[in-house]
Amino acid sequence: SRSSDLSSNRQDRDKEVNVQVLLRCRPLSDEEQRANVPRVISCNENRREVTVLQSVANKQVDRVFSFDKVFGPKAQQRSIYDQAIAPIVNEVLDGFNCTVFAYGQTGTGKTYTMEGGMRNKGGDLPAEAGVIPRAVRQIFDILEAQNADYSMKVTFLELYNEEITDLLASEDNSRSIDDRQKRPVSLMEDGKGCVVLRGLEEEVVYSANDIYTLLERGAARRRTADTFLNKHSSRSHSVFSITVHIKEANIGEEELIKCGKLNLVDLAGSENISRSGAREGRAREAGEINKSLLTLGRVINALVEHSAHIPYRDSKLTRLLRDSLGGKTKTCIIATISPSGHSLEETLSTLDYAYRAKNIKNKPEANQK
Ligand code: ADP
Ligand code: ZZD
Repeated sequence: SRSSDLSSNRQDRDKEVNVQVLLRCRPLSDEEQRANVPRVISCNENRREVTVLQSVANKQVDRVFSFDKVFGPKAQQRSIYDQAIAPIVNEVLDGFNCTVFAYGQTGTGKTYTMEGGMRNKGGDLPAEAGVIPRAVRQIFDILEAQNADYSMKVTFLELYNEEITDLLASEDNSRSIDDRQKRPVSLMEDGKGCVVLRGLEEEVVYSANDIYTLLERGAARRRTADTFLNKHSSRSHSVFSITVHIKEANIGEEELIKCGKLNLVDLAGSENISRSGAREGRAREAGEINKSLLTLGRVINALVEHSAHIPYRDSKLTRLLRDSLGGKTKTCIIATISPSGHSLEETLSTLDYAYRAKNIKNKPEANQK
């Protein structure tokens, strides 16, 4: 094809880039402050280091981890977006596929980071708005400023207990939770090794407001699930995706189309996959083991250890996001932690996990048709 003759593409092909890993530590809540909960995390944003303060038998045995970026408890939604996510969105508009994952224990700020606080009707984004609404805004702002000829579609799904549900499904096929569970979206592969989600609605959108209306629908649908199923949201993964097609030029009769996709993934809480064997035993008994999250960890391990077999096929999440892990997508992981001493074990587990993920290499390649 013509695209394979473009020299920039040829260079892209062999360029390996590491998965970018960001660390965000939330502030102590008012309640935690009132209860004088000890703080055991110290963030140095300039040195991109996070220190876990630990004393064993009156000796300081601090542990220091470094990441591509570190955001301390005072970091605002806007500054995280501008420093870490805006460059990724620019890549999407250049025709790359990009994925941002939020990983961490429940209550550490994954949803706050990815979605953020309440939407105020009309006008500007609230200061509390997270990655999703800000990315939507940036994409439309840029395309409109360029007067680009583009089309856009979005999907929003949830993965719970190895079943995919469509958070944007039209009203009439979601009368109740039961109905939705009887009609799961099916994950299939086309002949070329690409994943296809049968039954997932792709909504065509023309404005940021179109998307906000859909997000509202999705958020409402999720709240329904939350009231019916205990701890549903902490055990489910949600994936919001935006696909943009931009018409670049006409070359004779042929059109040159640039296509980029952004996946924004809010993972299930990592607490049940702690590497502590005892914990895992109890969690498994309680039926709490999250197959997709466990497999994600195994895929990461296999990739960094350069294993011959990468167990992508063992879960829905890793099948769905296969290309983000060792493939042609540019990937960023935001690991979220609590500053509290009460979460020390989980925090260390998250830091180890995130630190290991820095070694994953992808080979980003721009799409062009
Ligand atoms: P998770 O999705 O990881 O379970 P949440 O996003 O629900 O965690 O966050 C838990 C609570 O902490 C929420 O009330 C949220 O508003 C608050 N929170 C999380 N991160 C921050 C932050 N960086 N600044 C202020 N509040 C935060
Ligand atoms: N985090 C909130 C939703 C929740 O858990 O309900 S905040 C953002 C991304 C994906 C889905 C929802 C949102 C959210 C929102 C709130 C209320 C109604 C619709 C959407 C939001 C927040 C700020 C700006 C835009 C959207």
